[in-house]
Amino acid sequence: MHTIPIGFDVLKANAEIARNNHNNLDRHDITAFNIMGAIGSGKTLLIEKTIQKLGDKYRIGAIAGDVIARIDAARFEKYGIPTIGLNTGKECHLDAHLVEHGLSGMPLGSLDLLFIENVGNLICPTDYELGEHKRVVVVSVSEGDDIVEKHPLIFGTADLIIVNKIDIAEAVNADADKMVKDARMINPRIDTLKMSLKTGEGLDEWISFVEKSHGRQGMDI
Ligand SMILES: Nc1nc2c(ncn2[C@@H]2O[C@H](COP(=O)(O)OP(=O)(O)O)[C@@H](O)[C@H]2O)c(=O)[nH]1
Ligand SMILES: [Mg+2]
Repeated sequence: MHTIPIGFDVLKANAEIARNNHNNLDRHDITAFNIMGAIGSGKTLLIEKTIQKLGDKYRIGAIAGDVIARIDAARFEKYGIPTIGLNTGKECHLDAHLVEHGLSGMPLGSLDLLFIENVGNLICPTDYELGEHKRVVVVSVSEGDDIVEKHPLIFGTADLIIVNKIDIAEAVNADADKMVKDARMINPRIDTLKMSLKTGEGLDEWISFVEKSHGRQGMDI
């Protein structure tokens, strides 16, 4: 019997390209945010609100990653910011290689902040670094307040969890504090934020997280 060594670790190869992306972003003093989370949790709206709040102060770019990306891409493009849509087709996550292509189409010399919206789910994006500086997971109370404890891996590597849609927590019988507590239990270093993109609650804290991240000193991937 012959054994054929494959000798190719997909995740290792991804990590290498992610490092190149990261260095490329650093060379241009760009801070990149990988925005992950379930379908409908509020990822696109979060980025839109950020553009509205910070668009006059920073040069912002956005990458919309989705099975069909043009719909969310159009929501960013309407603010007149550099936007790339990355179609993942049958894939349920972005990877560093796709993002490398995205970056090659971006005017990196004239950007400060880059928001990358990942494909909506709490599983596939976990292992695929993109070269980002901050990993953010958006969950909403309508996913059920056990959603965090059911998906520990993605929170283990995240820098920030946003528990969104707290305006409807009571209507869906969800305990947002439990979700925050679960995230801290999984990852004691995670930052946490309760938010309503509808009422604006928590938005100022998010904006200071973004600004503080942009003033960071290096990053470790
Ligand atoms: N009530 C409420 N609805 C929200 C909130 N955030 C987002 N939504 C709504 O949730 C839906 C999905 O939002 P979207 O940003 O497209 O989610 P994505 O799939 O994660 O990008 C939209 O109809 C938003 O208006 C919130 O804080 N409260
Ligand atoms: Mg979206």
